[in-house]
Amino acid sequence: MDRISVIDSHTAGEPTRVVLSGFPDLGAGSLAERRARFRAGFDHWRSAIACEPRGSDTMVGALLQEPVDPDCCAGVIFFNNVGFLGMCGHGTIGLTRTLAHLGRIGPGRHRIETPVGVVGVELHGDGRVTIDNVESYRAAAAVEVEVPGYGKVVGDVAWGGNWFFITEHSPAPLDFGYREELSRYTVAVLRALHAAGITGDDGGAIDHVEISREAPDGSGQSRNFVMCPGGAYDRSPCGTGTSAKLACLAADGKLGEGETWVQQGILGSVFEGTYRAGGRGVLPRITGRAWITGRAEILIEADDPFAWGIRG
Ligand code: PYC
Repeated sequence: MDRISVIDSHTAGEPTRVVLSGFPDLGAGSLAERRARFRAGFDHWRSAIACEPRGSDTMVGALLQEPVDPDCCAGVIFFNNVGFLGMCGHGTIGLTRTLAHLGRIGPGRHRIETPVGVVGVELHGDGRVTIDNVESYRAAAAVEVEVPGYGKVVGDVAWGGNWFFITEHSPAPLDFGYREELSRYTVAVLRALHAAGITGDDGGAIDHVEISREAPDGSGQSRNFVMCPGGAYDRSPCGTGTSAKLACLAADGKLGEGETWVQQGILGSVFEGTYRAGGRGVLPRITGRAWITGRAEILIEADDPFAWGIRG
């Protein structure tokens, strides 16, 4: 029987499962090289951890790794029910909270290695976590795509550690009660982007669609609805999505360096974002909070017909 030790948390409603031990050795090399080995040889371990019956469509796994850079406190590879994420903002906040829970880090600034680069994290005394995310930028503005059943949709293509299509067009208010309609729409937009061959730079697949508008609660804040790869919407305001949004706001001259952007997710939970100017785009700082929800030993029995998860 295989045994995998995990700690679960949620960040603003979105779950993260940090894998501490029991995972096969991925060898040495960069986090991107280790992620390639994970994908090629151990994908069934991903589905065992992230998919039903042990996980769910919303679960983001965070495989803890030894960093290459000794200045980093940890390395991590993020994955979900269908594959891998470059970076994951809510997951990094959950990982930081988990490392603090284990006593591996204390309040202050730390660095974490990911397959798309090193990110900074700051654990505040009150439990909030700020991420210094990878440089984020808008690759294309006002891109048009014809979406079957919805017509022409216009949005920006932006990088925030994952590729996003960000639009203000929505068939329904950004209210939790409309989550099924919003899910159908954003999945349709994602499919239309793929069918039209619209990608990020270097053919990078756009795997997140973000609707971004004023919140319907009269707060004057912005709210988003983010569809993730795998068909589940982000319960949190999405750290990489907020980073991509900051890049678009900066490119449009709508948010200045150092100004705070309050980003609600579909549950109304909040991340705060600011940025410094970068070489091509912006260097985002995203602040949010995570809570520990469980500690478990995942067991994989050899004769279990769903030992390696229910795979789509
Ligand atoms: O917070 O960056 C994020 C994220 C990506 C997918 C789910 N959450």
